[in-house]
Amino acid sequence: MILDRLPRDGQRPQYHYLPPRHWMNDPNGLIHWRGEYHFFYQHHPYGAYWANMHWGHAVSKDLVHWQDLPIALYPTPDSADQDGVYSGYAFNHNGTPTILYTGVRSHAQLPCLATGDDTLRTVTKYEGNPVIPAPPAGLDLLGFRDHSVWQEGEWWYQVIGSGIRGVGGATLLYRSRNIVDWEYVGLHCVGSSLETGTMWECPDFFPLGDKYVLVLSPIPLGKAIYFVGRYANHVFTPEKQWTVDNGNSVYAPLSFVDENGRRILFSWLREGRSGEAQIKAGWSGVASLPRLLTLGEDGFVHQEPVPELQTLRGKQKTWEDVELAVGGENLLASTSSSTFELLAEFDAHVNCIIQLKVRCSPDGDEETIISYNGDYGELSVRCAESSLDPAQHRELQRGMLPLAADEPLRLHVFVDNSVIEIFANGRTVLTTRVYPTRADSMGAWLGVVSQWGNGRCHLKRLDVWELAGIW
Ligand code: DQQ
Repeated sequence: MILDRLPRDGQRPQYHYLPPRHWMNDPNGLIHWRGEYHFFYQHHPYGAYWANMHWGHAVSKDLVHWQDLPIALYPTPDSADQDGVYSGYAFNHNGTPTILYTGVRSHAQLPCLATGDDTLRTVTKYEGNPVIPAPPAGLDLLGFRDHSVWQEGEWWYQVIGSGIRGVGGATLLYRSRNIVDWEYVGLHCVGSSLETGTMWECPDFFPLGDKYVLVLSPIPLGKAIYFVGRYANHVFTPEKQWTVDNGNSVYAPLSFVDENGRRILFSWLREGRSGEAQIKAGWSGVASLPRLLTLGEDGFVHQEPVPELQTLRGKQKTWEDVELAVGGENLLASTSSSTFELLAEFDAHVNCIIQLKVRCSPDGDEETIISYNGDYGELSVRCAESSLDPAQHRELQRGMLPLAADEPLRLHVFVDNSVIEIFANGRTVLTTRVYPTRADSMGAWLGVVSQWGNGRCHLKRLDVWELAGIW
């Protein structure tokens, strides 16, 4: 059965995927199968709170418009997943869409297998689950869940997220010739608990450019990080580390390679409001926009919204060659929207603080302030005044974006009711949630608030598009 979608409620995103109602968390089993993008996700189908994990399912032909499908995986009583179907990974096993996920039975976390039919409309669990009956002996582990799978010659490999007590997060490497019988190969990567957390949830391991990337959601950091490094002799050696997203919303990202060879990442965008408010609204959790991943020349992972999203663009306003100065007019004075895209390109040498305010009420009681400080090379979002409701989060979120001497600044911002997703020069991404209470918190403001040196702030081009909803 597919539930009806909840009506628009002012906070509910209109062009980011989210379930018809109730709870979602991690994206799961992302796969481009026979020309269709499949998005599975951790789902509680009976309430807007985390419990009783199922796999929700949606499908899309263009990565933009989604069709809800019936729940793909339910916990089966008296089985390895009787207490929850946790996160997992989808892959093409000799022409069959195949899933490895974590089943939960009491306190045990048990790797389980399932296969889809050719249309991937039904998923059938393997009768012999679990395929790995227990974690490797001799390690004092804090968890054993979530999977990332790949093939090398005749071997299938997977890493499972874990943590070694007193040491740090870890990924455990397994291999199999037939995806049913798995042998433990060894520790694939081990972190330090003080720096990168005690337990690594949702590992995602893949080649990118001439490097390998390991994306992790470490407990207790509460935000996703990634390593770029080398992979040889079954061991991954990190060389660089950075955060996937500088905001406080992204968790449990998962990527896949589509039929065009692009690596695309989705994340869970957590709520920034109370559990009570989520239950009252009847929904919780939303997916990030699909992000195209590449390895930048700086050796870090770059992220850009996929170009398909441009099909949502409606009414457009454009400005070219505007000199911004403190006290100047608000370019966005006529904007009244909570679902738009904005792309601003500034000349190099930003000797000022640029501010973009969104979801502003006319009297300024509610506003969310996105700033770029050209002196520090820092992008930030101030949520302290986003909502008159004191129960909403107010955290100031920041990400470093130092620019090379001749590098222009490019701010690409998506506002979708309670979601704000910012891509700055494709390499510093910041996503957060805001919950204005007033129906007229629809205004926007763009200008500079402080200048120094020659005080130059030249806006080369600004485009603002009204974006259509996807339902
Ligand atoms: N969510 C799943 C787990 C995973 C966690 C359970 C991360 O498999 O470790 O809903 O958000």
